[in-house]
Amino acid sequence: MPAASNKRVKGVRIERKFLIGSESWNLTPENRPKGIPEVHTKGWRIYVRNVDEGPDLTSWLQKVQFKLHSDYQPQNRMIESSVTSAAASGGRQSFQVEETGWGEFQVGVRLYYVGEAHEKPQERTCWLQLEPWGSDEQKEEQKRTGRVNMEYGEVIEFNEPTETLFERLTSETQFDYLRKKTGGKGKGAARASLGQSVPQGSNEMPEKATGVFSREAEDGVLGMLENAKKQAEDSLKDVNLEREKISEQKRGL
Ligand code: SLL
Repeated sequence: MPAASNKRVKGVRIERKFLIGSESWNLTPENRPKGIPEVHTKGWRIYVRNVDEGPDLTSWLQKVQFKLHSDYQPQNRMIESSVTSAAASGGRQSFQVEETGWGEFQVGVRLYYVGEAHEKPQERTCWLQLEPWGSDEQKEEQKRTGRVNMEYGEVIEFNEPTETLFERLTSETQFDYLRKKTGGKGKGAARASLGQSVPQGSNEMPEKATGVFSREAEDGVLGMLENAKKQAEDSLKDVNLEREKISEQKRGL
């Protein structure tokens, strides 16, 4: 591990995509948690979630605080760690709160960055959607299944990140969370455990995307990281040239 550095990488901006949303479902005698008020008709979940197979959300996001309606006590819920769904469901990481209730409301979402970022928390909001919404077809489908999902795509931009954050945001280890360990040896074994589409007994990933994970997708992501790194190195070179020019000018004075 390199020593933590608060120095900023000049001229570099890195963005990260993520999702904020809510999911709700009808409470039935089968799925109804014990001891909740009779007026509660819905179960729901509010979340900050990674995009499918995206780089590790926790490389920049440390924790999330959700501010609920004052009916809920405690009203502020600090979620310190993410849960990860199986690779077969996209390996999505979520910071989330699950509750039950009857009414919709606006939820405050405060994103706390990892300490190395040296950035203040960011505020977002999210509407807790319980009623079916969208086109008539979409509403019909939601009524049929009893499930309602509303999700917003979000982007966060790190302008001139600290050197330590830059390391984290460009590191290949950001994809390690997708590689479920199977006890096998080496990279091939880790890759073979990535998804159900990998042929039995094979250590290789499928070449083409099959909706789970593939070498093509992985190479694409690694290529993207390489490009980001190269761009950053190029702009560092520019900055250094600029610095040299300035000191030459100073010497000339
Ligand atoms: C509002 N939409 O914004 C209204 C009411 C209330 C939500 C939302 C019950 C929670 C509980 C519940 O669903 N409250 O019983 O603790 O004011």
